[in-house]
Amino acid sequence: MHAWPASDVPALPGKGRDLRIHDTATGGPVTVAPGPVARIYVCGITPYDATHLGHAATYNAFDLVQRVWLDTKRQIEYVQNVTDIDDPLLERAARDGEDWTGLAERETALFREDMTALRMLPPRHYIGAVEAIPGIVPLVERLCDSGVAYVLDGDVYFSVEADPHFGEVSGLDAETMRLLSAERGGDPERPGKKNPLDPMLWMAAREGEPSWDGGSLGRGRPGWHIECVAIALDHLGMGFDVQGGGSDLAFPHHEMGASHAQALTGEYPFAKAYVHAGMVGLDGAKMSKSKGNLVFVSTLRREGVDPAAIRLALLAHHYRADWEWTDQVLETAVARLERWRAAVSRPDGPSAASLVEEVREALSDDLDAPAALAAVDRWAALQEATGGTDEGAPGVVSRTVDALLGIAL
Ligand code: 5CA
Ligand code: ZN
Repeated sequence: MHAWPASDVPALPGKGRDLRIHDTATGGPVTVAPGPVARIYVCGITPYDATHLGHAATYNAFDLVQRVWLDTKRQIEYVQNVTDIDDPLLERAARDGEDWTGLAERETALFREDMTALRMLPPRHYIGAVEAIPGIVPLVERLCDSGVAYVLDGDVYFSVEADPHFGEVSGLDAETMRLLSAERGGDPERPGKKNPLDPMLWMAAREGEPSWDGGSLGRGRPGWHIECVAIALDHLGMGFDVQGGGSDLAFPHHEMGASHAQALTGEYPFAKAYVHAGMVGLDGAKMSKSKGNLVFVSTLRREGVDPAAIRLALLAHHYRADWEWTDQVLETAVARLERWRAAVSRPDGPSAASLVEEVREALSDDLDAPAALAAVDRWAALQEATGGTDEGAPGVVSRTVDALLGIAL
C-alpha cells in the first residue's frame, strides 16, 4: 500500500538527546535505539470507520518518538499495518450493505488525509493484512510443523505455553488476561482449546466470508496477531526498538505477537520496548468505534478547525495519560496556536537559545509534550510582555516547534 506524503522536518542547531521511554514490559524507562538506525512498528487502523481523536493521539505519540530520533540524526525504519480484513470490518460492511473492500479503501484513504493534515510522518512500509497473507501462511505452517500450533475444527490456534516469556509484555494475571481476551477479539470460552487464552492464527473459510489460499492450512484468513508479526519480521526482523500502539493493545495483541515471534524464531525479544499510549475518552467512556462515542479528525477539519490546533490539543496531554476530549480542550489549543503564531510573526524577540534545549529535554524524557508546550508558552509570554531584540529568535522558535512537535506556525 502507499502511505501518505511526508512534511519536511527542519534540522535544528546542535544535536538532540537520546530518547528514554516507558516500557510496558519492564514497567520502567528504557533508552531506546542505541544504534544509527531506529526500527519501529506501530499498529495501524482497522479501517471500518474514520480516524477519531483517540487514534490521532496514539499516532501523535509515535510521531514524537520519530521526531526525537530524527533530531539525534538517526535513520528510521518505520512500519505500520492496516488491518484491512477482520471481523469488525466485515460486520460493518454487512450492516451497511456495502462491499468490505470498498469500505476499507475509503476509510484508509481518509486516514491518509487525516495523517497528512496532522503532519504525522509516514511509515516507510505501509502494509495491508490482505497483501501480507502470502507471508503469513508459511509462518503459520512453520508453527504447526514445530508443534506449537494445533487445529480445532479447521481453525488453527497458537499454544501460549510454547513461549516461556508469555505474559511478560503485559504482566497481567491469568484472570485479567481471560477477561481482556474475551473483550478484545479472543474466544476464551470456545470448547476444545488447550488453553482458553490461545489465539487464532488462521481461521478456516466461513460461508459467505472472503477467504484466501492457505496452502496446507486450507482456505481461510489470518488471525489478528500473526498479521503484525509477519509484517514486522518481514520489514524489521527480531529485536526491533519499539512496538507501539494504544494501551488496549498491550494485551492480548502485543503479548500474543511477541510470543508468536519468539516461538517462531527461538530468539528473544520480539521488541526491545513495548510502548503504549493512554486512551482518549468522550463523555466518560473510552472513544471507540464499537461504542460510537467518537469525534472524528475529518469532521473537525470539515468544520474548519485548523489541523495544527487539533495536534496542539493532543500535545497538551501526556501520551501515557488517559484523558477526555472536550470542547474546552480544543478551545485552549486554538487560543494557544493563535498566541504562538502572533509571537513568531514579529521580526525579533527574546532569545530562544535555551528553548530548543528545553523542548529537547522534555521530549527525550518519556515524551513530555506538556512540558515542551509550557516552554514555548513561556517564550511566547515573554515576547508578548517585553519583546526582545534577537532577530533570529522567532525563526528558531518556529523551526523548533515544527521539527519536534510537528506544528507549522
Ligand atoms: N488494527 C489494529 C491494530 S493492528 C487496531 O487496533 N486498530 S484500531 O483502529 O482499533 O486502533 C488503531 C490504534 O488506535 C491502536 O493503536 C489503538 O490502540 C488506538 N486507539 C483506539 N482507540 C483509542 C482511544 N480511544 N484512545 C487512544 N488510542 C486509541
Ligand atoms: Zn497490530
